[in-house]
Amino acid sequence: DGTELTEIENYVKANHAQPDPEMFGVAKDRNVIIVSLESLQNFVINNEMDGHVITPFLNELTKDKDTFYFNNFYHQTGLGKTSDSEFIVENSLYGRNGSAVFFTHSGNTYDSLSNRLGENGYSTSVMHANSKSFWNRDIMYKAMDIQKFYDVESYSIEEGQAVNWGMKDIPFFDQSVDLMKDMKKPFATRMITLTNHHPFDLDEEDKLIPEYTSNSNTLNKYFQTVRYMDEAVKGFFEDLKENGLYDNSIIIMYGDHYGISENHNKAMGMYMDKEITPFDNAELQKVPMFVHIPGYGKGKVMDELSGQLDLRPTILHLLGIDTKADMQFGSDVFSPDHEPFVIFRDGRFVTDKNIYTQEVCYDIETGEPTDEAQCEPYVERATTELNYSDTVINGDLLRFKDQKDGSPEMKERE
Ligand code: GP9
Ligand code: MN
Repeated sequence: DGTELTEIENYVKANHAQPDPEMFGVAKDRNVIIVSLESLQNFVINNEMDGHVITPFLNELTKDKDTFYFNNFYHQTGLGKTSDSEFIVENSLYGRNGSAVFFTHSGNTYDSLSNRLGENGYSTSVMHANSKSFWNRDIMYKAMDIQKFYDVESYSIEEGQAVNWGMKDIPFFDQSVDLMKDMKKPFATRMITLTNHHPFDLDEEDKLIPEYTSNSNTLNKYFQTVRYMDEAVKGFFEDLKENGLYDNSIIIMYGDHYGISENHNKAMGMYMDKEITPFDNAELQKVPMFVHIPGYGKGKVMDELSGQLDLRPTILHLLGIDTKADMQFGSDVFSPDHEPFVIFRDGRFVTDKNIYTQEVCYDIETGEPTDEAQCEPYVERATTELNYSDTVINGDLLRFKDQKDGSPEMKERE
C-alpha cells in the first residue's frame, strides 16, 4: 500500500548518490551500446592459462585511455541467470529469490532504463540471436518498454555460423552492426552474446587456445570459449569503426553471471593454486565491467566496489539524465557518494572490509574469518534492502508511483 511505498522511497532517497559533475552527461546524445558478455568472470582478465593469454582484447581495454575498467564489480543474479542480469540492469532492482522474475512478474509496471531512454528520445532495443520467448523475453520486454527486440528472426544463420546454444558471437556482432546502421539515432541497444555458455562447446576452427587440463571438462573448455568471445568483441569494435558508429557511441560491457559454478571448486583450486573456500567462492562472483567512451581520454582502472544494480543510474547519469526521483537500489559508480557495499541475491554481501557468506564474516584482506560485529550492521541492511526490492516487485508498487507524484510528465521532470 501507500505507506509501504513511502517507506521504501525514503530508504532509496536516503541512499541516493549525487552524480559527479565531471562525469554527468559526458556521453550525452551518443548511441548507447550495452553488451552482456555471457558467463564472463573477472578471473580470466589479465590472466593466462598454461601460458596462453585468455582475453587479449579485453586486456588491452583495461589499459586503454578511453576505458574505465571496473575490477571490483560483482554480478548480483540468482536463478534467473541472464534474465536476472537484464532485469537488474534495466531496473536496478534485485531479481527474486528461487525463481526468475522474468517469468513471475512480467505483468508489472517498471520504470526501466529503456523506458527512461525512450522518453529521452532514444530508439531502444535488445539484440539477441535466440528465440524471442526464451526466458519470457518477448513479454517482459514489453513490460520494460523496450521498443524492438532483434531476436533470432532478425539474423540469418549460415552454415557453420551456429554452435552450442545457437548463433556464434562473431557473425552475431557482424550482422548486428548492419542492423544498427538502420536504427533511428540516437539508439540505445543491449546486445546479449551466447557462445560462452555452458557446456562451452566450440567448432575446431574457433579454438584459438588449447583446453585446460583438470578433472572439470567445463573449466577446461571455458578458457577456449572465453578466448573466442574476446575475439568476437575485438571484431565488433573494428566493425563499429568501419561503419562510422564508433565515435558517437558509448559502449558498456559486463559479465552477466558466473560460468564456473562451485561444483568445479576442485579444478578452480588447481587453476588458482589454492584451496577454494566460501570466501573465494564469493570473490569469484566478480565479473568484469567496462565503460568505453571513444575519445574521452581519461579512462582508468577503477577498484570501486560495485555491482550490476549500479549500472542503471551510472548509465543514465553518463547520458546526463537525472535519477534522483527513481526507485532504484543501486547507485552511480562514478559518484563520490557511491557506497562500497554489494549485496548478492542470496544474502551474501561484500563491503570494503568484509565478505559475509554462510553466516561467517571474513576479512577481505586476509580471507580469514573475523569479528562478527564488523558485518553485523550490514547483515541487517542487506535483509532490509532485499525485502524492500521484493516488496516493490511482489506488490507491483511502481504502478502507484506516477499517481503519487502527479502526472507522468511531472515525474519525468522532477
Ligand atoms: C539464452 C541466453 C542464456 O537466451 O541468454 O541464458 P542463461 O542460461 O545464461 O540464463
Ligand atoms: Mn547467461
